[in-house]
This record gives sequence, structure tokens and C-alpha cells, in this order.
Amino acid sequence: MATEQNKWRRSSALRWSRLIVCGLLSIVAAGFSTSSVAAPCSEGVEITRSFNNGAGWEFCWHTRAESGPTLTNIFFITRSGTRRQVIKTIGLAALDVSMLDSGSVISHVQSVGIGRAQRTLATSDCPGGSVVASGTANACLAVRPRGYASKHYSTAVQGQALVLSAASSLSSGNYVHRFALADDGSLVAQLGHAGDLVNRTANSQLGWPVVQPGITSEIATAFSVNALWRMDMHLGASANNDAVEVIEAVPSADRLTKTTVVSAMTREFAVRIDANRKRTWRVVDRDTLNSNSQPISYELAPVESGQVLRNPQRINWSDNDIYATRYRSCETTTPAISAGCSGSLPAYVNGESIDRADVVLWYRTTLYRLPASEDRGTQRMKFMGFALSPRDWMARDGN
Ligand SMILES: [Ca+2]
Ligand SMILES: [Ca+2]
Repeated sequence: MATEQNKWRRSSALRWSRLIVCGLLSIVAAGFSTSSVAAPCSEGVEITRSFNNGAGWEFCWHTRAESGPTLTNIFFITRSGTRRQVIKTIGLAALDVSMLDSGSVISHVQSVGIGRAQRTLATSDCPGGSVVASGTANACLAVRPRGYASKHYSTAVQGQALVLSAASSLSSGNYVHRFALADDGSLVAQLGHAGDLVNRTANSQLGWPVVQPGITSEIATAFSVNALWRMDMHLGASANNDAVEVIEAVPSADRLTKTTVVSAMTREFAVRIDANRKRTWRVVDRDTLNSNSQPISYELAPVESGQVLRNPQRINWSDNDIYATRYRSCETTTPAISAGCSGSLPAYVNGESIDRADVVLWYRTTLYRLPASEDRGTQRMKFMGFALSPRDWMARDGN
């Protein structure tokens, strides 16, 4: 496998030299508060922003050499001014690309490192926003409209999101990292892929003919991009009193009705999505209540789950879609590649309690790229991602 990976990397390195940042953002002008003051940032720069509706976010941003752009110490401030922490750290833990023809895999976290491959953005890459530096890396920050926040007959409210974008050029393509922190408390993490076509094949069942006038038709190999996101949750005042629940809509035997079933997940787990049961997961603070006496929580709903790559022989975490583990300092990527650390995600799940614990969620997303002739030269940008949304964080919308 190593030989295949190296060959692939060499053959495609030149083709991937182009950076695609077009379409990075569609934004409106906005001012930002950024600083390098220590509190609450032990790493990176502090970014704060409030929206037209009065809500706001505070967080720190920096780039990690292996896993790329990372947000830490993320606080959401509600419209009524309640300021609580949501997340300690969010970023990628793995980015593995699997070719359709050979099953060969390149792990970008292990190879060059996503952060080391981060590109320096120019002001022109960030129309209407601000390019912000953190160490040697930079990113584009902008507030952009996100369309309807709500719509009820003739009453409509337009929403906003604070978007941080950065770009990496890797052997499998050009990637855009995007975090959108919205004025309703939701956080959307996305990864976009573009660039030149990677490999060619003689077998039409392993790709798609790409044709341009005057150029001989070739078959471009299809491939899947598997991203694993790591979220070290930290709800409310303490990270050590959180818990995980799974919420399902369980159909009756005749399938005429469905029942809401909420189950506590007290031990570390690795499971698959279940679209039939509309399975979602939420991290709950066991001590903090909203003003309706409901425990505050954030929920992960896998609504963009139409493409799944399972290649457990080469990507050992790809057999499941979501993992929950108890925080361990060595467990920031899979496999663990920090100095003195070893193991990989399936082994991190070893029966530890995640009830009243510092909980880490790991979630897989897949982007399948079957080329078309339109992708010849420059493959069109496609995004994958997911959202974390508040559930009972507020007693009613916005408060
Ligand atoms: Ca907590
Ligand atoms: Ca563990």
C-alpha cells in the first residue's frame, strides 16, 4: 500500500499545484474584533463577533500542523446575553482519500499534514471579509447572510453567520476548510474539495470519460474523500459533567406511527448512522438548566449522509460513523501521531464512562467524486459537512 500511495502522490503532486479559492465566500462587509490577548486563548488569536439579532460568538483560531485549522474555546452568547461555552476544540482528526480502482488510501494527516499544506490567502481571496493571521497561517473571516432565519406568513427574519475559511493544497486536491457560526447558535463545519483530476484508468467501470474538443477522451478515476471531525465538547461551566444521549424516532411494527426514544449512552461507543430511525446524538450538561428547567445540550444530526465510504481494511475507523470517547490528551488524531502517543480511534473506544465526563465526539463525512467532462482542468468545488445545533440551550428561540 505504501508503494501505491507514494506513486500516487508523486504522479499527482504537480497537477495539484493550483489553488482554488474562488467561491470561498459570498459575504458582506463586517468588522471584527481580533486580538492575540491570552484569555481565553492559550493558542491562536481570539475572535469575537455579534450579529444584528444581538447574539454572538467568541472563539480562538489556530492551525495545527497535522490536522489543519482548529477552533478552540468556543462560546455562544444568546440574544439575551447568556454566555456559555459549547466546545473546547473542533477540527479534523483524519482526512483519507480512497481511489475507486485500487482501494489505495492516502492519509493527509499522517503524510504531509493538512496544516503544513495550508495556503496563504491574499486579500482578493477574501472579498468583503478580513484576512486574519494566526502564527504563520491565515484565514478569511467574514459575516455573511445565511438566508431565512425564520419565515411565518408575511413575517421573515434574515439570519447571519460568522464564517472562517482557510485553504490547503494537498496531493489529492485543493481543500477549503470552513466553519460557519450562526446567529441561532448552530455551528456548521464543512470541507470543500476541488482541483485537477487525480488519476486516469483504462477501465470505464472505475471512473467516467472526460472529454474536451481536440483532446483524446480519457477515463478519470473516481475517488472518495473521507473526513473525520473531532469535537472536544465543553458545555457550560465545566467539561467534566457532560453526557451523551441518542435520540431516535422508532417506528411501530405496522410503521404507521413513530415513538421518540431517548437513551443515555453511558459508555464509549462507535456506531453507524440510522436514517430510518432518524438517529441523532446530543451532548448534555448534567448540571446546567435553561430557564424552562431543561438540561442544556448541543445536537449532531447527520442530515448530509447520502455518501458513505467504508474501507475498514485501509481506514480502520471507516466502519462506523460516529464515536464518543472520554477525553484523553493523546487522542487528537487517528492514528495518534503526537510525540509519545500511539493507537487509533477504534482502540480509543475501550469501555470508559462518558457520563459526567469530558466527552469527545468523532464524526465521519464522505464526499464521493465521480468526475464529469466539466471537471476536466479544474474540478468543480463540492462541499461536505455537518451541523451542531442547540437543543434547549435557550428557553425559546434566541433567548
Ligand atoms: Ca458541562
Ligand atoms: Ca477511551
